[in-house]
This record gives sequence, C-alpha cells and structure tokens, in this order.
Amino acid sequence: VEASVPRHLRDMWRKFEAGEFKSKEEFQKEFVRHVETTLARSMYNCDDVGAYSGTALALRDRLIVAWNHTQQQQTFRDQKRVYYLSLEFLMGRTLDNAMLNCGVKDVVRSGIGELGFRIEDAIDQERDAALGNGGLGRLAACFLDSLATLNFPAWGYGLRYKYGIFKQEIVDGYQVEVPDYWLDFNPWEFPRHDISVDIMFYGGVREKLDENGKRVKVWEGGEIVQAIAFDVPIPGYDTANCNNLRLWSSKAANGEFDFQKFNAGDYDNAMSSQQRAETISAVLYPNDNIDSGKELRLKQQYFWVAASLYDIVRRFKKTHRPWSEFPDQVAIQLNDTHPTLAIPELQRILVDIEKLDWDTAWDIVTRVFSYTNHTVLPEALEKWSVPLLQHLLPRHLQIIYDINLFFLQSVEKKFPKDRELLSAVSIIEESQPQCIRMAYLAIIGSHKVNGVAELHSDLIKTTIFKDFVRVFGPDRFTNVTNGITPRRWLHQCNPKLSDHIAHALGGYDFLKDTSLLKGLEKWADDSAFVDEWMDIKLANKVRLARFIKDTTGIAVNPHALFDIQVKRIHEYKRQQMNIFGVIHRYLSLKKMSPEERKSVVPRVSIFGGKAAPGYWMAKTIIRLITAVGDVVNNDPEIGDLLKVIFIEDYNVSKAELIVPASDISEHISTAGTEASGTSNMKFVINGGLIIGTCDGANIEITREIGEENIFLFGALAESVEELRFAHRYGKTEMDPLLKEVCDSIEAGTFGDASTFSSLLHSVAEGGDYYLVSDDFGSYIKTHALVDEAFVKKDEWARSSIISVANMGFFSADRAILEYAETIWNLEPLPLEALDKPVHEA
Ligand code: GPQ
Repeated sequence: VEASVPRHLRDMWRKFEAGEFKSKEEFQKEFVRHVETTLARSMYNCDDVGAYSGTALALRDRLIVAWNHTQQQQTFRDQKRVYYLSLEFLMGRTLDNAMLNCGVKDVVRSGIGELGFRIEDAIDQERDAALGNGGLGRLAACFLDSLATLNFPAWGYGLRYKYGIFKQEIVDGYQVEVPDYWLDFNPWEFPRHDISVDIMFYGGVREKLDENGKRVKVWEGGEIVQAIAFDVPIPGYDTANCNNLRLWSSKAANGEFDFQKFNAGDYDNAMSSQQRAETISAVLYPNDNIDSGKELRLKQQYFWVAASLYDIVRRFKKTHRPWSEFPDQVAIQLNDTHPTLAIPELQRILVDIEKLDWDTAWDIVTRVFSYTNHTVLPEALEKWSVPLLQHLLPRHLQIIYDINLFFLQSVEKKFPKDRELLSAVSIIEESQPQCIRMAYLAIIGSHKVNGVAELHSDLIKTTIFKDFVRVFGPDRFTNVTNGITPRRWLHQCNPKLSDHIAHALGGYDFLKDTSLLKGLEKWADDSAFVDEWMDIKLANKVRLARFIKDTTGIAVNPHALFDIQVKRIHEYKRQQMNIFGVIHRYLSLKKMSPEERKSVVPRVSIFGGKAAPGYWMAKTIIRLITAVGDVVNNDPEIGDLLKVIFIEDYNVSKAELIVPASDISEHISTAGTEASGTSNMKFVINGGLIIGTCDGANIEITREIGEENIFLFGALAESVEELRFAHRYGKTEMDPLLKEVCDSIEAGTFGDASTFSSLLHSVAEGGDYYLVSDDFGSYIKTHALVDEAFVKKDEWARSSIISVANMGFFSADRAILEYAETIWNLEPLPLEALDKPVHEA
C-alpha cells in the first residue's frame, strides 16, 4: 500500500490534510465555513442548533482524518483485531466526549464564545444516540471508549436503528411511549454506500456434487436484503487512535421498487419489498432482561451477524493468509447471545463456501469466538423455535443440528450412558415446538465464557451452566467484572470534581490510570479539600434541582438528602420496594408531632427509568411512584421533609446530570439477580454513597472501598432459594411494616386501589418471588442509618472521598485489559507507530 503512492504526491496530500485545531482561530474558520456552506446558514440565523451543528461538523473533519490514519495503520501493521458484536450501543451524546477526548474543548469554548455562543448550550442541542436499552448497551459503549483509549485495534459491529429506544412521556401518571427518530441530523456517521453485503433469508438447501465429486450443500433461492455500512468514529482519550463502529442499515436489494408493478398501477405492492427490507433495521427492541422471541428480531440478528462476518472475512482474505491463521488475526466477542448465529454462520462459510472439512472449520470457529453472559434470569435466556429457524435459515438449522450431534457424541464418550446429562446439555430443548437454546450454542462454539461480576460468574457455573462445567471443565468459564469509562462518567459529567481531583493529584493522569485515585486518601483530612469536595456535590445538586424545577415544576431543597434510583424498571431491581419504603416514611411523618418532625432529615426520593412497553407490572410500579408523588408533594404538612420525583425519559445524557448529584443511590436487587450493575460504579466514583444488597458488583465495590463506606442490607444469594420455598409453602407472614404500607395503598391513600392490585398481589403471602417482604425490615432500618450518617457531615465527606479513592478497579480500561489478555490474546498497536505520519517509509 505504502509504495503505491509516490513521495511527492504523499507530501502534497499531507500538506492539505486537516490537522488538530492549534488555535481558536483555526476552529473559528472551520466553524463559520461549515455554518455558511455546509448548513447554508448565516450569522443572522445561526441559533444554538446551528452552533452545535457547526461545531460538530468542524470536529468531525478532524475525527475522520484521525480515523483514516488509524485504519491505514491497522491495515499496515496487520495485527490481530477484536470485533465486538453487540445489538446495542448506548452511546448518548458525542460532541462533548469527542472534544474532551481530542483535547480541544478549551479551544472550542473560547472560539465559539467569541462568536456569541455558550459551549454548554451547543452541547445541549445534541440528541442522544440511544441504540440500547440499559446496562448491556452502555457497557458496549464504555468498552469502545476504553478500546480506543488503550490503542487496541478493535471494531464494534451493530445495527443502525432508525428508531432507538422509545422516548418516555408521563401522561396522567402513566408511561406513554413515543418513537425516537434520531437521524434527522447526525454528523457522527459516515455512510459507506460502496460497502454493501447481500444477505439471504428463507430459500432451501439442495445437495449437489462439486467439481471433485464431493457432496456439498447449497443454500439458494431465498430473498435478498442489502446491508449498507455506516461508520462512526470512536476517538480515544489523549491518543491519536480513532477506532471504528460499523452499523448496518437494511435496504431492498433489487432497486428502489418494482417498476413493473408500479407501471401496472399496483403502487402498494411496488413499494412493499423495499419496505419489508427496511423494516429489518427500523427499530430497537425495547426489552431489557427479557426474551421476546419475535421473527423480526431473529431477522435483525442474522442480518447483522452475516454482514459483519462477511466484512471480517473479506478483510482477512485480503491478506492472503491460510485459514489456519484466522484465529491469530481475529477475535470476536459475543455481547450476550444476540449474535450467536455468528457461530453457525462462520461454520457455514468455512465448510460450504471455503470447502474446509468440518473439524478443521470447527476448530477455527471455537478459537475465534468468546461469549459474555449478562444474566441468570431464566426469562431472559434466548430460545428460538426450530420451525421458525427452519423457515428463515434452513442451512443454519442443519449446521446447528450437526454441531449438537458431534457435541453430544463427545459428551457420550466422556460420560457413557448418562442420558440425563445428554438431554441437559443438548442445544435442542425438547419442548413443543422444539427450541434452540442460544446460550448453549454460544458456550459450545466459544473458547471462553465470562460473567460480568464475581458473584454472577460463580452463579452461572453453579446454576444455569453447571452441566457445561462438568463437560468442559471449569476453565472454559471466567469472570471479567464490568467497568465504566472515567472519561464520560467522571471527567465529562462532573467537570468540577474532575478538576478538583486533578488539582490534588497534580494532573489528569487518573483518567487513564484510575489506580492513581488512591492518592486522594491523604486529602481526606484536609479541611479545605473536603469543603470544596462537599461544595461541588452541593453545586451538582443545585444543577439537578434546577432541572427538576424546569421539567416538573416541583421545587426541591438542594440541602435535603438526594436519594436516587435510576435504571430500567424491573421487579428484580425492586423499585417497588423503594416506593414502599417512601410510603413508610410518609406514613411515619404523618404520625409525628410538629416537634418530632424538626429532627427529621429532609429527603428527596428521585426515580427514573423506562418500563418495557409490554411489561405491565413495571408500568404499574411507575404509576405508583407518580401517585405517591402527587399525594406527598402536595401535602402541606410534609413540605420539604419529603419529595418524590419521577424524572421522565431517563437516558444517558440525563444520567450525566443525575449521577453527580446523588447523596445516596439505590442498588437493591434481590440477591443473585443483578449480574453486575454499572450505575453503582458511576455513582460511587462521583462521590455518592450507596445503599445496596449483596449482589452483582456491589460486593466487589464493598471489598474495594470498605464495608464502613457502604450501606448493605438484605438476604444473601445463598438463602434466596430457601426463602422462596418458604413463601411457596405459605410459611412466611408479611413483614408488619410492609403490611402497613400495603394497607394504606389498599385504603386508597394514593388513589384508586384497584390500579395497584396486581402489584400488591405480587408481594403478598404465597408469592413475593423477589423477596420484598423478607428484605423490607432491614431495608427500612438501613435507611434510618443513612439518615443518621448524613447529618454527621465530616464522616460522610470522608466516606465519600475514601470511596472515590478506591474505585480505580472499576475502570472499563481494567476490564478491557483483562479481556485482551485472558480471552482475546490481543496486543495494542504501539503508539509511536500511530504518531508518525502513516505513509512514511
Ligand atoms: N443487562 Cl440480559 C441488560 O442491561 N440487558 C439485558 O438484556 C441483560 C443484562 C445488564 C445486567 O442486567 C446488568 O446487571 C449488567 O451490569 C449489564 O447488563 C452489563 O453487563
């Protein structure tokens, strides 16, 4: 590649290439040029949206040059790459993050300031890229940031949904879903109309003799849909490295529409194949921790997996290496089971198209793939019905059957006559109809399977995948505890705290090496440092209080204790327990004399999160939260002692506002149900304390920061089965405090009680699958401890600082380094190479 362009031409190109903004004038020139020519606006009609757009366009020119260099460099060095396959990338906004990562925010701030705009207002105009549901999708986004920052050659592959997660509106206290069409103006993507892949669905499988007289399978006669690539540059922090996120968009394969039908006056059908094709990438499924099993979802999965693999294989084949080297060049991480069809698809490519023998192909496949599990909840484990697969992907079903056959034969050999084991580990579930268990296929086709926190990784080995530990041994399973990027989740969302830390530590190196945060410990006794620390928390609470006032009309006292639970609404996450606790607090306040009320710590209970549109119980929980708010917030006796806020449409950009403003946040899932949680990490690194159960990453957070700095309560994972058993056989009585709460709801204190009857029923004796009643007493007691602790300001501040000092482990950089070393066998691209002009011989 290098030699193909003569020296003088290379110099000429380089001379005119867009470099970094070295001065604010350089930025201003580009800004004005884009506003006036790309956007066709002028200084007379450039509003904040125009300012955002102009800034974004100026910055993306730089990003794409860095992206080009990085990609040329990666091709030239030809090292092993990792491909992160995820159906969700919950990126949020890009502008602020990109400016900070590229180190140009100050230049842009002053440049745009002189042109009459505030950088914060421009940043605020951007819509979130909300291509994900919750933790799983945000983890993928954090991992992309870390991969780029650590200079790993890595690509993300996903779907370019036209509609991301729905926008949540609250109407009369109920959630209403509104479509999120976010692509109106998206400067961060580059359509690659030249990069397209034909993807086939349906059709049939025929056997024929090839030129050597060998019997081969041919999959043919199906419907073709085109995949078009859209590339999103992912800049690392403080590095020239810029990785790629490739999102596929679907399009009809044969032209725009059917002209014959069109001319015959059949307008509707002329458009229909086009519309059917475009439907594939139209919308993100809004489910979190639940399997929907819809045909269109399966189409999305295959479409995306097949396009991505085609792309990866094409890139590999350009190097003319033998297939045996494919696993030395390519690692593919499956983010949950959503991309599991990649396993039979790669086997199909190697056997049917590349003509490798089955065993050779299968050895390559298993060395390439690894699989991350994100849940033990049975209702979230993906299964696809055999008839559906037979119809949509007939050849893949055959391959899955063969994978299963050879696998079961190997099990039979190792454990002769253990029929129970055979049916327990079979990929095929013998249900009516038969189903493919995608997690089993993912395990069998991977060399490593990981959970996302220690407890979770232990649980998958002893519960849902225990039979596979027998078959493969324990080494196939491993743990990589989740992490978060400190760039977005500290530096960007909490600039004041980041600056304060940098001042104490003598620079911003902690953003790349979070173990340096440890240096904060010695500042925990410095009163000026501590005062400033608490002032920053207050300022962040004031910022959130202003937002709450603007959006809900409710005034909250920023000196009150801010108690926050923001995450998807789910029974296992137990927002119902939180709101029951709030009701308990309200009832207690009502019983107090005015004198007694004087010693109460004022509290603001803040909730946020979306319910899956079909999840009625979750929607009922939202309704109860808003109903309690309506009563409590308007009770003159209560005043500032208690406020209950539901923040509409919780998303990444709102999280950036909310997370820095917590005193306490709630991570209170039934023990053993939350695989990791990642917002727990975000809140603590921003100086908030947490109340939580012994679940997911809470356990490791406790180990790192010390149990004196966290409010833990509730049953342990190992007793959950026993407690559930007791409920089932009617051996438990409802906790008396909870009973009082349920009675007050029943009595109509928060409006028509029938609205909440299903919710009350779910925690009643004989049910209570999530053990709300079992944990309620200790939950209430622990909240009383929180109140007591909050008024001891010095100790509180100390806990906050010591916690942040010990959060270094939870950087996504650490997680990515673990994946690279123990799963992918991946090396970073040396930085020196990136800094040098690419074409220099
Ligand atoms: N998670 Cl299975 C999701 O956000 N969506 C899902 O469908 C599944 C898992 C979460 C999980 O609930 C959290 O505990 C994890 O922290 C997160 O994935 C990332 O691993």
